Amino acid sequence: MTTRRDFFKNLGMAGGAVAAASVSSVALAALPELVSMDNPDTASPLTPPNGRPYNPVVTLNGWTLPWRMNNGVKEFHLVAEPVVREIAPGMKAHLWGYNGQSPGPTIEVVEGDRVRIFVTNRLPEHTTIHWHGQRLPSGMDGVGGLNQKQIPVGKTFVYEFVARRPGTFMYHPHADEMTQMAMGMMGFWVTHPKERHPLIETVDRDFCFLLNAYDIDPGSYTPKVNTMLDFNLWTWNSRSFPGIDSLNVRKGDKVRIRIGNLTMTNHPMHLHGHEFVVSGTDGGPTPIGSRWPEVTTDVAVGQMRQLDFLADEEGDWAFHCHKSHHTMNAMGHDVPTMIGVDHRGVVKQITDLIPDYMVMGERGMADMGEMEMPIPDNTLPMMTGQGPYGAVEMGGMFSVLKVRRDQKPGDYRDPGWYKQPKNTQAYEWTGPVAAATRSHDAGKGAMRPAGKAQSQEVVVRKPGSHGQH
Ligand SMILES: [Cu+2]
Repeated sequence: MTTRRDFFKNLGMAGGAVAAASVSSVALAALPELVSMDNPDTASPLTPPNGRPYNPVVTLNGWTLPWRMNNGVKEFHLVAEPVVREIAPGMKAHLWGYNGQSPGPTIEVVEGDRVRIFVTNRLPEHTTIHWHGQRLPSGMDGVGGLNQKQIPVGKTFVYEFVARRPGTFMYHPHADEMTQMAMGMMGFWVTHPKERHPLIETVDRDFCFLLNAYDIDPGSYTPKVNTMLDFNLWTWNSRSFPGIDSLNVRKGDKVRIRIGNLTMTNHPMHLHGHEFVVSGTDGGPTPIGSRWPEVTTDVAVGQMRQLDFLADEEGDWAFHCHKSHHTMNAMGHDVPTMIGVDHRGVVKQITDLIPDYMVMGERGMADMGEMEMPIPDNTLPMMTGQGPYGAVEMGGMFSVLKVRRDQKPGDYRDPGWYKQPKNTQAYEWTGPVAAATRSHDAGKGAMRPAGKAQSQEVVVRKPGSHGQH
């Protein structure tokens, strides 16, 4: 087994430079070399060493699988196997994936390519791979029992088809699906257009990732595979904030973000500071006349969305799922709301008895982003991540789009935090603040029976007065 870096070193390709590898016919009769990845960082884009040229994608906290060209066929080797994935620094999960990671590597091909994929099963149970969204022979569609026999433990099956239409796709098992997807088996697939396409704009940066979710009890390592809806870790490519890399672009870049949803709920994806259009789905590029500007778009279960925008505003821009509980990491679900309750001094006593006990802040939950909470080993803080101005108070499905005028073309490195130009940042008002003027005529003309004045006061129990709880 080799890492992707070794693979290129062996082929004499430094830094993804283009070179044709000569492979002997003996080697071509064997399985393509197994390339594996154990580093959770975002790999630099894989410049195609052969075949039709294209602009490669960047997989957030992931990588693209190298292939071998065999008589004009692109050959890939996927190995389904147990993996250890760092969800974010401080937490590792025991998942199933492909070639050393969950998700598996991104597969990039060009419209019209004949593709042969060897799939070796090193899981403890049978599996298959379904190629979501592809036009292909029914026998290659990967639904166990329906299209093929499942791949037994230890065996290798071969899938072969022509990538007939360009677009944004994904792959995942269609065998014991609930278990295998809950364990992290999935990967991205991009078919690039073979020539200029009227509905597919050429972009400067092209990012992709899958939305996935896990249910891992605080302090443990393995997802609970029987969970149907109540997941507690919301991830992009099996990473959660602050473990998700930022999307680093140059001011003026045309940017594409491709997203697929393999969780069991929808995710309204929200981008700050810019408007995008949905330029494509797993059904293909969207007609120009069907596109409208958005800052949030929902990605429903099993859907894929391709967002295009012009990155023309410098700064650090949040990019996240808009469900607020999806921008948090795991918490105990039965935690009562403790706003207004003074529990100073109690935490220590409780954690002596119940080590996993977590407290909600008494003034809201913002405290949790800052305070050193007693949490079990291998557990991420619920809301965390340090920004230049303090705790970001986020977890889960959250990252940052970093737009910089001096980011070099093709440079994906993190430029650090944005330095706000003078007089462009929210600031504290230090002058006098007048008392609010209240209207005594509120609700006049509202729909209520004429002539009957109604007096009703809603009594709200507020935090802070302990006697009323
Ligand atoms: Cu979400």
